[in-house]
Amino acid sequence: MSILLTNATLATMTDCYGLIEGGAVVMDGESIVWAGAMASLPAAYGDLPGTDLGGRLVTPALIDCHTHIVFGGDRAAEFEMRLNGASYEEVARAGGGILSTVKATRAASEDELLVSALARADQIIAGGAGTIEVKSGYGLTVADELKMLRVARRIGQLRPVTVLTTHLAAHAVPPEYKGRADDYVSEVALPSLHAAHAEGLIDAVDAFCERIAFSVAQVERLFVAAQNLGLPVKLHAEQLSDLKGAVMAARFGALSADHLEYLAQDGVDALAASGSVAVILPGAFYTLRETQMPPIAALRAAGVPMALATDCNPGSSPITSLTLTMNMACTLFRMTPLEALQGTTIHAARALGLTDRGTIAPGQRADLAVWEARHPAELSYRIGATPLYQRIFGGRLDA
Ligand code: DI6
Ligand code: FE
Repeated sequence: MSILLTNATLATMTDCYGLIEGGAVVMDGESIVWAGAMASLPAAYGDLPGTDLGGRLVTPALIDCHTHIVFGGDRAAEFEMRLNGASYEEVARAGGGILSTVKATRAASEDELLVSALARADQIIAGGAGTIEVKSGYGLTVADELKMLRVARRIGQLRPVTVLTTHLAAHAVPPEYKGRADDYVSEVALPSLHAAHAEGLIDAVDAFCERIAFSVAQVERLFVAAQNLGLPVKLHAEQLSDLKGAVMAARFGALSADHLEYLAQDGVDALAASGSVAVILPGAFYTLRETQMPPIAALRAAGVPMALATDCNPGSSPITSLTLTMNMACTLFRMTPLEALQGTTIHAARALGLTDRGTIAPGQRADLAVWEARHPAELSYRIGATPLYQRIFGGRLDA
């Protein structure tokens, strides 16, 4: 079934914005077969059933390449605690933070987790996303990590969206392993990695490399195991301090290193050399009222592709809007609107190891977002708006 979209302002993202005024897109099944100016539309496509988009902006569907949308409970109380002066590290050390979400996640059934995760996925989708990465990391037992990953997979079966799942058992050391992070890696993180892989539940492996979480050496043990299973790796690196996690991740050819507020020049150079993507997460920076900015200018100068994601999670980034994330990246970090849109399309695809999406070009998946906008800078410029007009997923116009 072929469909023709006409009278569109295309931001193909193939070369910078790749703007085409008066553009058309031909979709066949789940794929794009042609995109360009209406004036050069091949005659063979002229008679297809068409939709006139009235000059509206069309971009690739957005890609949220870093989320933690499966979790139990919420952390509004912790939000209030921080407003009364406690730091993120103090909250974590007092048994709050990630661990309170772990408790609620363990107590929840798969179906309960699914209901709340679907609500968050629906918000991200309603903001124009066609692909969402979802991490485990709030179960921290073999069974509970598997439970989270199964819920994540079900989101992709129940909604018109591609879900990629990431194993993040090395997210926090649970209370029963306090002071025994190495034992946790041996007894939970590694066994859950093997079990989840055997069940086909993992697309990538991630870890939180930080003083309050796992050391570089501990993460390396996991990455070696991932490598042996043929799974790509990514890393929460340099969010709160410079442990040189990104340098290590680059040695493993990581798809991405994420957060990076404390990344130094050696980390920038390592990412540039390995071709890893720098995933910038302004929602967490904003929520934690961080002051240390990720080294955007250095990453730009080194040619490291930068992606943007919500990092949607109950503690440090309770945000489900990719366009607000783009606005924050521009306003807080001085990224340009072009970099912001590349960050949620072509570079986000790369951060997930996907080559079949992120641009509008023949052979790419027909995942598109039609916006109530005329120029792509509007997507970053507006604050808190959801200017989506229509979403197209796998060639299906499902509004
Ligand atoms: N870094 C973060 O910002 C989140 N996880 C991570 O590794 C925080 C997750 C949480 O606080 O629940
Ligand atoms: Fe995260």
